[in-house]
Amino acid sequence: MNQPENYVDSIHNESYEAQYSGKKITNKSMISDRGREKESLGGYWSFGIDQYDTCLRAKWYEEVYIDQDGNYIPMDFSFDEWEKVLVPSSWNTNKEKYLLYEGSAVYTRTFLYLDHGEERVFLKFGAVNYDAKVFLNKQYLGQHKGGSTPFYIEVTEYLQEQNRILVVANNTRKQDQVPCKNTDWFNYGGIYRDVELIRLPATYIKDFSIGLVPDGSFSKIKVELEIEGPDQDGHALLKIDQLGIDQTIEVREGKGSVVIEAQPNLWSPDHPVLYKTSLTYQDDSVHDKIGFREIRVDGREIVLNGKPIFLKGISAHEESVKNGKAVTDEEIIENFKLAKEMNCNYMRLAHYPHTERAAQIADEMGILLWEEIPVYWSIEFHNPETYQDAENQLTELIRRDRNRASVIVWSVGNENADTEDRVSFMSALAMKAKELDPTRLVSAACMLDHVNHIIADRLADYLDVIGANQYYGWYQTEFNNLIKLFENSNLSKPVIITEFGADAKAGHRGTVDQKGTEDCQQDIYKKQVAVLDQIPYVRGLSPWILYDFRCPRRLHPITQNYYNTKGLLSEDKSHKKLAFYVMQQYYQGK
Ligand code: GCB
Repeated sequence: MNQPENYVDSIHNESYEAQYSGKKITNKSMISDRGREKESLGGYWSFGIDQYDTCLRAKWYEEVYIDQDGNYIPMDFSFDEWEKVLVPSSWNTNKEKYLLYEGSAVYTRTFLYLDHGEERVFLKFGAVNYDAKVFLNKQYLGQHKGGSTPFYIEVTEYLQEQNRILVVANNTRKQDQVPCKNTDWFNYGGIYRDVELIRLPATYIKDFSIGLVPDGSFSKIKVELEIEGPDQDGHALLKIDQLGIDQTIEVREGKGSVVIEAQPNLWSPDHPVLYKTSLTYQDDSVHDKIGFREIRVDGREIVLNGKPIFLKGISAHEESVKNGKAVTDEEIIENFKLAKEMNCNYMRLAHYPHTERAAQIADEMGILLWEEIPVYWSIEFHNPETYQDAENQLTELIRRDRNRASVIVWSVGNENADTEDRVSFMSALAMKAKELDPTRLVSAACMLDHVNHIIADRLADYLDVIGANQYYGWYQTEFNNLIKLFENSNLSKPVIITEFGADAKAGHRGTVDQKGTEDCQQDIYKKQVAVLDQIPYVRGLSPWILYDFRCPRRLHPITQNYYNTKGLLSEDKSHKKLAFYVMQQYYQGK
């Protein structure tokens, strides 16, 4: 159809998004990057809240300031004069007025790139919530969806000496996304993990996985690698000096794999032994610190390094009062220390992939981890595009963290109603996780049948471990039905009670019957552990949750005030609630 003469694309084109949706950035462009030299593009970027998406509509990234007649065009933006914000950070914690903002925001900065003779250059984004459209030197590089996983873009042909990078980050909640509109956590926005440049030779190591062969012998290390670039045939070299490993690996058509006999000291929460490891192919090397351990299920037991283990855990969101989702190493270490103080050996990182630093630090500190993708509540299970998004997030997570000894479980979701569409969607994810990583356990936090009080979920057939969320004594107000639940459930697999808990405003005291008091929360915890301790197939717990977290759904002015107060600690972690000590004592004796 011909446009009328007075049609103005930037204001009349309501299909403007279509031009950006063809170029997707997915797990396909990921590269193995642990231990590589990277240049951070973090620091102060120019920032503009762009509620009506005018940058994308009017193509500000093209930086056209003068028209065909040589006249200056009136401008609706000024990159140089915009306010500066720190990347990475959540915009919500930067200024009070941005706290509740959801929508598009434009980030841009200039940077100098000096060619050091490298042949290929990649941009890495640790995470941008949720939709990121990236531009470099006026060129559109593509769109990434998914708010918690890293993405990589090759920029070799776009780089100049002087560069402008521009990112439109949009955290609008949408029903077809993963997660969808409704969640029980706060929707932070922005580029909240680092942005980095990675310089590589023409042929480079794209993917590298290493771990014990889970055959019970603890004596075979399997290595797989993928090479990208023109020289796809040759030899890679794996070195682990402390194990005397100096192994050549044949690479054919870009792929190599080998099983090496070795006797590593096994990694466990008590002995988090890591081995310095390097892999070299021609001019490219990656370096990592690797722990070797075996995790499997045997009947109704979870078995770590050949011995049954009880997962003494706690759930945690990725959040801090000061930094929102842009948590620092110090804050992650503080969380693990608090968990250890509670005598935990395990943590559930809910409900989306936390920063890759979490698993790296857990490897060092000796904490087992459950990692999860945000297939949460009412996902569009019938929608194939939503499935692709979920599968892509799962793949990005597994490829990012599969060399971390601490990670023992991949979770494909949380509390989804048991429909046909959901079973096929989530079973496909469970099978995908197994295909990508046959060495770990696959699970999901299932919603139970609270009408008949039974642990029954059709997805369980596809899981190694059944995650069970239950709130007897709280949402399920009759506590004694918890006993019925276990009487009615006859399970042949191990169960992790992935959640139980109760609200308690820090410092708010009263009777055990008064909802929202520490006393009521403590009472529910005492009753819960007394019952759970009797159930042989309950092989782990991750009560909800380590500390209070921001939550738009929680409007009770006395006990919540926009926080989910089921934490065992206050939101700033300064106050331990009574229930913290219940778990500390229970785990001590376990
Ligand atoms: C749940 C959800 C979790 C919520 C929690 C609650 O079952 O999995 O995300 O925050 O309950 O507090 O209601």
